[in-house]
Amino acid sequence: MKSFHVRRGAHWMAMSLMLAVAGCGGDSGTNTGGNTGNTGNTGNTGGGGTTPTVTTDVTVGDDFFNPTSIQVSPGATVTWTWSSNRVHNVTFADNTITDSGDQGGGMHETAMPMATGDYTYQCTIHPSTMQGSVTVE
Ligand SMILES: [Cu+2]
Repeated sequence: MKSFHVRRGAHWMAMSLMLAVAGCGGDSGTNTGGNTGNTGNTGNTGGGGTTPTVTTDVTVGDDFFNPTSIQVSPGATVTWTWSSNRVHNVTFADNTITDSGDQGGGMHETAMPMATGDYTYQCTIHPSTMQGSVTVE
């Protein structure tokens, strides 16, 4: 009996040491080599604009143009129609295109140039929110 107890005690100590060593070793060496797969998100350059809507009709709302970007043929007449009676205007960056002036309703028609390109305009009363473009193509 006595020798059994001694031997059993020694065995327990050895087991405890091995568990302790195994435990310590297990905490290091993990979390290496992970988190290295997130390098695929490089496709979002070169955009910046939505595809223009092919139409010659734009709605002038309260602080927005809709559609914001349109595409027309060279020389096409574009019609802006006010959907509210608040005062807005259609003012092109290109001075050769006739601007609407301030209007509180109604509509404005302008013939676009024959030259292809992007023609941007804004409402000068609300320039931060009311911007649009006409692509002649
Ligand atoms: Cu406006």
